Amino acid sequence: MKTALITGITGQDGLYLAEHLTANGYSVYGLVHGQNNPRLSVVERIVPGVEFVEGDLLDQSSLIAALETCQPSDVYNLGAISFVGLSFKQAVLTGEVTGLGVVRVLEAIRTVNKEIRFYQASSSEMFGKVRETPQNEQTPFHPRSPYGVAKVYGHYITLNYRESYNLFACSGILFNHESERRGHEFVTRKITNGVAKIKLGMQKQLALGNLDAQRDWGYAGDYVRAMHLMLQQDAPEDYVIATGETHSVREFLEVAFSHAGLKWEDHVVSDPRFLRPAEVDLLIGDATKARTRLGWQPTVSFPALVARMVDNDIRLQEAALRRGVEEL
Ligand code: NAP
Ligand code: G4F
Repeated sequence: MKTALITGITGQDGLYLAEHLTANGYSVYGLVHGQNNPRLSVVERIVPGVEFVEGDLLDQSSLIAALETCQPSDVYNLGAISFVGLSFKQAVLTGEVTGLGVVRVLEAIRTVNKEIRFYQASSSEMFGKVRETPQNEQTPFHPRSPYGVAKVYGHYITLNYRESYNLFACSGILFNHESERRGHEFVTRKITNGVAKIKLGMQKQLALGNLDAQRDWGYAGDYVRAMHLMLQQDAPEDYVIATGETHSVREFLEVAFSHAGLKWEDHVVSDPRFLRPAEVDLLIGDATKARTRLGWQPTVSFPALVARMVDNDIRLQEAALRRGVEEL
């Protein structure tokens, strides 16, 4: 039986990946940071077989100890401060966790077992002020946030350890992917949760920032399949994972509100607090390499993704109303 260690198991992707690996016969460990992490019970409920090991991307010795305990064949490094907005406010911490955290995991692998296969969660945010459209594996990077800069470091240090120490280390350059499990700080979930509350009379307005930004939004469940496929190849390489379609935040609003029988113009207000010091205007990925080499393709369309997120949030908020508390 293969054993995988996932950092960031309590996040959106960690949960989907744990489910996918468990279903494929892996023994799965999740690295958990902090004490009494409230998200652990969610992981335990959804993927009962997962075991937990303590560790923090800020703490080198805890990562070495975690690898010694789990003896994994594969490590997926999904842990990060992943919210771009927060990265502007906590730039140094973002560099430490999202950037230097990667080299700490790679050093732990080099120390404990060089045969471990390694996946790094790189991001389309690295393309930033894009140099070409659509973006592929050769497109130069121009990050626009402390998060994007930290991810560029993580990307290149993964490549460097592959070339320097012959590690099986891959980066997936993943474009935005969303789901019912997306954190409420990200625009898609903020919108679908807002739609649900407006529909049920719990809220009247939704305050947002830049509606013109365009993103290539896919479904998270599809994207974790690609992570796993990358580690099954004969040679370690980097892959862009994307749908090849782009939509503006405004289009997301239109689809989400109309799915619930509402008009977004009646409810959305502009709030400068949600504008960023520098913005990524347009992302659209070219996943030709992943399609041809990994046989990967997305299965959930943009309207279907929006609809399932809205339906889920309406269900959750209805249940919260029945219980008399707001659903967290
Ligand atoms: P997420 O929901 O924000 O999850 C981030 C995870 O990182 C959480 O489990 C968090 O743990 C953990 N973490 C934070 N600080 C840590 C630390 N110091 N040590 C160990 N773990 C720490 O992110 P996601 O959407 O699942 O994304 C997974 C990865 O893919 C991230 O690296 C993200 O940057 C990258 N990515 C995401 C997308 C996307 O569209 N979702 C696209 C490209 C790349 P707690 O919850 O316990 O704090
Ligand atoms: O949902 P977002 O916060 O995601 P963003 O910045 O694209 O980052 C996500 O995708 C990256 C991949 O490209 C990941 F690497 C990263 O970890 C994360 O998962 O914002 C999307 C767009 C931005 O242009 C933002 O300015 O929506 C715009 N926006 C407008 N109003 C807003 C809001 N974003 C948020 N979070 N909240 C708003 O009120």
